[in-house]
Amino acid sequence: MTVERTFSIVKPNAVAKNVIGAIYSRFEAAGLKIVAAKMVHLTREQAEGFYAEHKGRPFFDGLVDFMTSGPIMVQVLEGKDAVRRNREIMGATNPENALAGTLRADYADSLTENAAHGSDSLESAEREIAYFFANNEVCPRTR
Ligand code: DGI
Repeated sequence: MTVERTFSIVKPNAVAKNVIGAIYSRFEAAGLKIVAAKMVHLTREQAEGFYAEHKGRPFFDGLVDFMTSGPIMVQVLEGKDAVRRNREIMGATNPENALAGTLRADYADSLTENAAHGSDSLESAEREIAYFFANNEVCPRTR
């Protein structure tokens, strides 16, 4: 297992529930290190660009409405097998299928309002990190 970086979002419904810290604690308890983080309120253009692969799908406009409905936390997580590990912590996309103890089981309100995002591959992670962070905003741990 190699050390990887993945991109993560605490989505607007989870920020509204005031569980940013609870979610960060799950990442840290799993050994994932937060090496970049900020709060942003996406414009429609930013949300449409981030989810461009879903443009034209029936749920696209609702997804953009949701992702622009309030601020989000965006972060870069670093650790062994970080892409897969973060997906495990999040649980299945549809909260009805999410295992007990996962973020989506605990904090999702619906398939659209599913509390968290995590990159699905190393290639996606690289693209998504660059979408939100300049190189000098990602801070490797020096101690
Ligand atoms: O990588 P994921 O977030 O787990 O899933 P994804 O990249 O396939 O889809 C991005 C988001 O779009 C997902 O978190 C929730 C939403 N979504 C995906 N498929 C559907 C959907 N929303 C609705 N309402 N219906 C869908 O079929």
